[in-house]
Amino acid sequence: MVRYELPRLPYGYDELEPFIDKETMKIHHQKHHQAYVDGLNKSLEEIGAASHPKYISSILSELTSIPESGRGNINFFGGGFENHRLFWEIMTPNGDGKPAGKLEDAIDVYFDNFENFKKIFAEKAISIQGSGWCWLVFNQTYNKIEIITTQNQDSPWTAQKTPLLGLDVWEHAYYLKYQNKRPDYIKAWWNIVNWDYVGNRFSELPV
Ligand code: MN3
Repeated sequence: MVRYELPRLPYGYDELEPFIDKETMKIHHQKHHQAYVDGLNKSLEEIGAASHPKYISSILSELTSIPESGRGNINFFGGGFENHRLFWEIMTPNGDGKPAGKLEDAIDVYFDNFENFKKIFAEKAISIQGSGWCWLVFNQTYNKIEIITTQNQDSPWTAQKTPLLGLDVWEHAYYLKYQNKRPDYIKAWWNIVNWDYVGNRFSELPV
């Protein structure tokens, strides 16, 4: 594996306005995400694994293979790197607001309907104490989709779950525009979810 680099955003910093403001996007990408990139590269170097043959999501899914001395750092910076990489991809200025096809069907099966899914997802995201993420994941063990939360930068991959959709509820993701009003940020965020992209992730799962 070559050194990790900050991925390009698939849209401009101002294009998620008014739901996420330009300044937040810029700091989040250029400062926060960059810090996870740098931290991941440094953490791999420190355990002599700068050329680890596997991609970070595979490393996270078998974290116990990492020497104990470096495991915490790989978990934090590697999770931070990969969580944010996905976060940028699952947003778009041109969302049509709802899932379709196979994912829509699965949401209806496990959550009754899309409105109910959004309600449960938002409640879980709001209830995270401190910093973390709320996810729609595919549970490989039980062959089903589910909503989970993780603390800090913990990755669903580490719990053997494939992230389909993730929401960053660290304050750095919303505080400039929404201050302490996390529910308002979540409500706005639904407008910019890229359901085409999320649906494709689900369709392409090897099941
Ligand atoms: Mn973040």
